[in-house]
Amino acid sequence: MTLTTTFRPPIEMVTRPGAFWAITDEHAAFYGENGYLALPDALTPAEVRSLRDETVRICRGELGAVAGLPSVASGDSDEDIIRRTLCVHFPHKLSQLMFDFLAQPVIADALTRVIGPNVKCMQSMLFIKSAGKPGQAWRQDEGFIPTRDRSLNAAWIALDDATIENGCLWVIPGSHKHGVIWPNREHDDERFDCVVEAFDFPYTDEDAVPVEVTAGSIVFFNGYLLHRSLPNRATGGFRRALVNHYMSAESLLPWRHPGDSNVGMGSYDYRDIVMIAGRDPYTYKGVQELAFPHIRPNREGGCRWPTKEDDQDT
Ligand SMILES: O=C(O)CCC(=O)C(=O)O
Repeated sequence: MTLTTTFRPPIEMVTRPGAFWAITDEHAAFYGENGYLALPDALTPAEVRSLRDETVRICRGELGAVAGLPSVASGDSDEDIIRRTLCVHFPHKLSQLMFDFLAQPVIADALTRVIGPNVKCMQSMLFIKSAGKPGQAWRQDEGFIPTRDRSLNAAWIALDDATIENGCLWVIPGSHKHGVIWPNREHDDERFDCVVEAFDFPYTDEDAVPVEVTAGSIVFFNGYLLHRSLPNRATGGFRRALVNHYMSAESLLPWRHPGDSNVGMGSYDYRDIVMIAGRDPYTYKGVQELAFPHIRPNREGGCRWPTKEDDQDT
């Protein structure tokens, strides 16, 4: 079950009220140079609480099916329930609240500064990462979600204070500037989940800096930036973050090309998108329901990605 179409806004033109966190020339210059930018207090404490509460509803299965979601027993506390899941992909397809946050004013303002006036979103991920859960190995997001104009950018919304101890984001400042997608390989490093790791890039772990932020901060980062996170080594609690991915609306999106399609990669355009600012030059193509909410496997629970057939209406 997906609810997406019931709350998708008109795709032709999207306008949002002005941001209360104006992006300055200094911010834009820092972003260009380093490939990331952390904005503290971008969300109010009440907004953070509402997103945490929504996380519980998603993990209880109350907002619709999530493929691979662990089952819920009566008597399970909210913490018991969310602790079992490392990350839910595409929560905006379940939650009106998370859908609305795709175009939160600070996000729309920052992205129109770095991407251009026309911006679309194709992915959201809700990391819960309770104590003991693994991190994510070195990666570049454009290695997974290829744009045609290098316009991929992430907005990483902290729902807890993210610290070195609980597994904050680490980035290699300036690593986006090469414009190169470095090779990926399988790994069996227990510190990380099952997704491949980037390697053979001209940096070492010593070049990385931790991005420790308080709950309610937003970290923006470029799709070519090398980043990773380490396991949550705290004795309890969570390191929750809602992470959305965006790109220019002008670029086609050759992501998840169906192998049997007659459409070549050069003209393939993944159309499960949400406009968050400006105009969509491809409105005539319409939008499609292609992605479905699912959990991300973590090493402890095996490495198989759930399929739609694993949907559970708990
Ligand atoms: O939040 C994390 O730990 C990693 C997030 C990430 O890798 C991403 O957003 O691409």
